[in-house]
Amino acid sequence: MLFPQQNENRTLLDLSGFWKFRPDPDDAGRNEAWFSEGLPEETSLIAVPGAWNEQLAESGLKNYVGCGWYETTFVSPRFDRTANRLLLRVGAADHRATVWLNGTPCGSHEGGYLPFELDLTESLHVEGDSNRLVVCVDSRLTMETIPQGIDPGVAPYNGSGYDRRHLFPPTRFDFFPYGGLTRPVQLLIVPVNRIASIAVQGSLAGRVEITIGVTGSGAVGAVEINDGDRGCVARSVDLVFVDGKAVCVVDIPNPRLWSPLTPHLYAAVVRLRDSSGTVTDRYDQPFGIREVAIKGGILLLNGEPLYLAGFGKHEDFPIVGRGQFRPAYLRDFELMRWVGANSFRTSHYPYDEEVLHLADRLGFLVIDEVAAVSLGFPSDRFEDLAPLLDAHRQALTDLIERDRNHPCVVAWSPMNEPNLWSEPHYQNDASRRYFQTLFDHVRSLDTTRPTIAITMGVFSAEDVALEACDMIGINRYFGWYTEPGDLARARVSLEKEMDALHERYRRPVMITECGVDTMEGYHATTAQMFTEEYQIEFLRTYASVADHKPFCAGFHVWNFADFLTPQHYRRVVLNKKGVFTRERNPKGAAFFLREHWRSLSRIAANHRPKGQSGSLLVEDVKPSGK
Ligand code: BDP
Repeated sequence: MLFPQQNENRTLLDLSGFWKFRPDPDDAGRNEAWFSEGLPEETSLIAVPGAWNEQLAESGLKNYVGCGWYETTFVSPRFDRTANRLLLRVGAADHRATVWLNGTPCGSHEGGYLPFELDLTESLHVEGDSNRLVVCVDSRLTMETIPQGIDPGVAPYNGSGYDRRHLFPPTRFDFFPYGGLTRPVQLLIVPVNRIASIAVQGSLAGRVEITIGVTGSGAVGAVEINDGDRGCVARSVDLVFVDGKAVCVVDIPNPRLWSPLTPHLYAAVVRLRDSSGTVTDRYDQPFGIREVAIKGGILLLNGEPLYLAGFGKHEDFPIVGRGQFRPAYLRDFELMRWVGANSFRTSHYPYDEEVLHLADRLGFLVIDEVAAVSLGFPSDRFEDLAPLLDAHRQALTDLIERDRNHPCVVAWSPMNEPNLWSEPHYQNDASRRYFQTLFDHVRSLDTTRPTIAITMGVFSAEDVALEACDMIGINRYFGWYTEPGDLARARVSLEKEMDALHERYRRPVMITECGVDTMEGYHATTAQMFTEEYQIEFLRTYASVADHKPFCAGFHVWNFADFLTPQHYRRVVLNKKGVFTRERNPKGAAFFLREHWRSLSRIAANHRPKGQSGSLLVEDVKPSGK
């Protein structure tokens, strides 16, 4: 899906602001027709975008998982209704949304974290009149959604005696289940016959293939490649669309490659013209030219070995929750650059599109993940996995269609730690087929990036999820959840496992998670869990193992910052494994990583985001007293 754009053919209206809001724990809204009569009197105000949990905590929303109704009004804009449509674009509604305009249903969407569009034109009042827009967002998850929820019909304890209800609110995952309209809600006035999709693929030689999808018929198109101040550097011949699709190839002379140090972006400017030659639609699609490949078991960027140094992250901020927070996005990039990271993973769900645009511009590499976290399968029969598999495939399709043009995206991650809870119905032919189907699906949509399977340790090299992937990601906590406090044994276990994985698969292996809960301000002279010194020594141990294995494609620390979790006795409000606090203050480990990553020759010079380069100013801060 195209990112919304404002230009001479497209108008963008932002509906951000304070909307009316009412939670609906009893699911009364549909019976009482809140969608046509408007929300009942006792409503709160709510900021859109933003998760409902923290902003309305005192109204009882902190741990609320269920339906929430939103209402706003807008005046019908002036536009030619024969030639244009008015679309509603929702950046993300976590996790399911139904929309009514002036009481008429306009459609619904399943799945959070990803955008959707609905056509409002037919229900729109005449120009100048006010319209009532009502959106019902439901944050409940089931065993057939991505991510999955907790199945109330299933016995509370799993095969290993682990209580499925152990978290409050109950979730299958270790991050807070925020609900609501978490990303922008916009109105788009777009031509009836319009550009609907663009996929750009460039080769290192400068040959660029552009695939364009259009709605409607009769248009002729053309593409120009713009290179900033240099203007147009290549253009296509006129394109005729067959069945709504056209493909063209253009050559850019002496192409400037995209890399973290030189994040050079071009724009493919696509125009449609009608029979009189008038331009009826235009879309400027940014893209970069770079190549990701795996050769001889080594991950390469533009033909050179690539070592990913960085973090697993979360979209988690005080008050807005997982809501869009632009200043914080920039601050996170600022800190990642300061600490010497060149990459991060969108653990454990697709991030705001604006984060990926920033990564393109600022030169960071991204492992892009769908929200399939801690999968649990309902049975040993492949046929029974169909509803979950369909939702999973759809999430991957939507992610790849949204993000395929981002040069920052270096790999697709179809899941995180399936089988976290040692569920039954894993490690059998049905789950093997499930993963094979998923990885095949990703390859059918994009052959230009590797897939990564990210697993935890129970089945180690035998894990069925690893069989069909291109790269292996391991989340390991030796020295924390196992071998607590004993980093010498942790090192041995980590080395042994990485070597075994390499031996068996000969694919790049990367540490996608490792970390320890750390209370800022706690100190010790000996290895003592929870202290800042222990986090440093733990990361030093893992880094030294990862850095010295040629097949190791990288090392991501869990986590960039402390983040809110559901309530549980093992979490003191937050998961404290952040190298930065939730407010983005550094713990001691941030200074260790800064020294370490700056000195690491494996982060080849042209992949290292240098403090002095790019558009961010980096102050050379010295740690005080460390
Ligand atoms: C891993 C999960 C991650 C958790 C982390 C932890 O992938 O979501 O937050 O463990 O326990 O298993 O801190």
